[in-house]
Amino acid sequence: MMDDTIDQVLDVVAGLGPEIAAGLWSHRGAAVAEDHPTGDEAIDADVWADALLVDRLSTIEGVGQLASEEREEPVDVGDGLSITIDPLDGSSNVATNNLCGTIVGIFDGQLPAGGEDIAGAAYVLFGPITTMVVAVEDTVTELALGRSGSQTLQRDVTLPAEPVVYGFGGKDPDWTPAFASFADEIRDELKLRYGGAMVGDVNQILHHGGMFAYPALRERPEGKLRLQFEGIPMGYIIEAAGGRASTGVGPMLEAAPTDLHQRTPVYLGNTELIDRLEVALE
Ligand code: AFP
Repeated sequence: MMDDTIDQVLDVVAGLGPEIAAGLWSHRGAAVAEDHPTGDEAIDADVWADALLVDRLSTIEGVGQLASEEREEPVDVGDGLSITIDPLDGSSNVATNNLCGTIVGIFDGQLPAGGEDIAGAAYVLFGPITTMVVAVEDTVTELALGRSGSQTLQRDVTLPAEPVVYGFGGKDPDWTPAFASFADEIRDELKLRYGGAMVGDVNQILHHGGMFAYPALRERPEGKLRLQFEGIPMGYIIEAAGGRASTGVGPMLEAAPTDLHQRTPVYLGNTELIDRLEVALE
């Protein structure tokens, strides 16, 4: 039953991908009145994508709780798996026609849920083509999404052994001295690829090898990204692809959320880079 529910969740998200991609144009602009649960500004596309996904996902038998990064509290829609969505990660990129996407977490446990309860994760990436990366049973698959259905691009996706690119969020002066020193080393070793949307930046790491971080900041030690909606799902995908995901002090998938919208520093990518990062932050 659980596997069937997971498949249905992933099929709904895949089916909505092209619809959201086609609709961004008409939802690209105006900020909306109500504030975002975590204080970030939401735009029309955030709210529109959220409504589409919640409406469709809430009809799946076997889904219990449904939580959105756009909503303060989870919605109880039945009994079974808990689903988390970041409906439009990188929505501020829509206005400049840069990458954005949808992040999905599937948990066999009540929310807020940690990595030990994760049963699957996926992201849809709205770029030159619409793709979807899915991690279930510790295996990663990449698909292309079209109006007539999906096409598998690659099975058993793994990070390249040799890291090539890096992308670090936040401003250099806001980084802690330990991270700034680590970043100086990485800057000499890898090429900068940072686009301002986690889904696009992590997708570069998945395909080229390297490291993504939105680090703890001097004035914001919790960082910017959400543990439940971004850190754990994306961390699971990267670890399923043979890499590592860390909060800086330990494995992302061992971090237990206490609040649905809590933030966490995020460091993920090739294992040896994340190992080095954790030593650098000790
Ligand atoms: P938006 O969804 O507000 O565009 O923020 C995107 C994001 O949450 C994440 O996807 C990026 O990695 C990060 O913020 C980029 O933050 P900066 O704009 O500070 O670089």
